[in-house]
Amino acid sequence: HNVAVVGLGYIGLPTAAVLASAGADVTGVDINQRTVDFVNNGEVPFVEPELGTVLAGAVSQGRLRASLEVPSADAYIVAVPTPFKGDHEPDLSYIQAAAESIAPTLNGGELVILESTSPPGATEFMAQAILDKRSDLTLEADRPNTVYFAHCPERVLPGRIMIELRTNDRIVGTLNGNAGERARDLYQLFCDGEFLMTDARTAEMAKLTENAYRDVNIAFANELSVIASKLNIDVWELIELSNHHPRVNILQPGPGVGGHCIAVDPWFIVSAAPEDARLIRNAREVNDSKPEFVLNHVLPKAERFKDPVIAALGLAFKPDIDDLRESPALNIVKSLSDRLPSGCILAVEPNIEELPASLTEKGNVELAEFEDALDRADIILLLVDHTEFKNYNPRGLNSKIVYDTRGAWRSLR
Ligand code: SAJ
Repeated sequence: HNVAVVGLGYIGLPTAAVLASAGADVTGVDINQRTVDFVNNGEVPFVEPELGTVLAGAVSQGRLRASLEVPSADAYIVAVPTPFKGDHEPDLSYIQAAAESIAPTLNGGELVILESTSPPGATEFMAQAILDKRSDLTLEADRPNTVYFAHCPERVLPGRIMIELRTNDRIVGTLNGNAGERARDLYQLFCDGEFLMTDARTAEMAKLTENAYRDVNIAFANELSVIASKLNIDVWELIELSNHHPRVNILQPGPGVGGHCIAVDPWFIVSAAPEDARLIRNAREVNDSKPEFVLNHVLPKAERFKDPVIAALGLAFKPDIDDLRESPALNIVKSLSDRLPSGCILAVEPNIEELPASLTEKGNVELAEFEDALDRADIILLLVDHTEFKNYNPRGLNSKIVYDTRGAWRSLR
């Protein structure tokens, strides 16, 4: 197997690495020179457990390399971002650009797999973008000039990517010919999960459905936390009690929902069926309103101090990763920085080495060490339940105002 993986982000790079370590000859393609250099040196440009070892092994054995250019290959895996733009409309420009960079390298007979989480119809859109550039190619099966397209959405959990790539079941959606079977054969090199075969459109929607399901369930927990706070009830105890029922399994509330998946994908369903996706839209809005709820709790407390010092524990979108994308913790710290008239914020994020640019504008945010921040702060705001924070015994913090948005210290206090 000679494979080109287009897009070396959180999904493309691990996929390229496991494919190469399973014996395929893999070229990873990225528009970012820094990423290309990192990979060619056998290094990973972000934090993901286990990826470093697999990647270094594949590069040193000569099975994996990175490039700015798309090479000719038998199979292409497209794993580029699919963000939204404007009023939550899907932005397919990265898929378009990937398709245009793949088009000139095709001869007929190749397999092109879209792996990015995508709105319904995106695989067809990608195929059309290629055919627009190459009118000599066709989707009609079994011709010498046929190009085969499939959608094989990733479903791995950041932080557990290397395990889940190998063990999760995979949905494979065929756009034309035997594209699905060919995609399955390729993924079977490294994936021991079950392969679930369908058409491309259903596969696209299935992936969105999974993330919308989780979003709706987290929204339920977040809405409960707002209600419980009004009614003076401990939401963590409330959920724990309710979850003893054999058919109730409520998720955990927090400061909001982040990441590049759950905070984004449900909008693709809303945009495809705006009149009908009422619950899904509402859940998004409930989760998106949670950071403001946290701010409305913290800001009045800060007003009690002349120059309040706030320790903000965590910036990542969830525990034990360095990913700040769509992070509610980051948004909360940014808003605190904008709205605090005086004082400062000590941001504690053990997984990063410097503050993101958005937090350096006002000069009132400092990247601090955990215990130092606890010592200096008047107010402690726990935003991410990183292991280091969870393992800390907060009993000594009694003289401070502590707001634990994750319930991480609940059982210890
Ligand atoms: N969160 C809560 N309460 C919870 C669970 C999560 O507030 O009880 C928050 C997290 O703190 C985080 C956000 O939700 O901010 C999302 O975290 P997550 O761990 O639920 O999911 P992601 O975004 O890391 O990964 C999801 C996964 N999808 C599902 O579990 C249905 C993963 O399997 C997908 O591959 C991934 O999206 C993706 O790429 O689409």
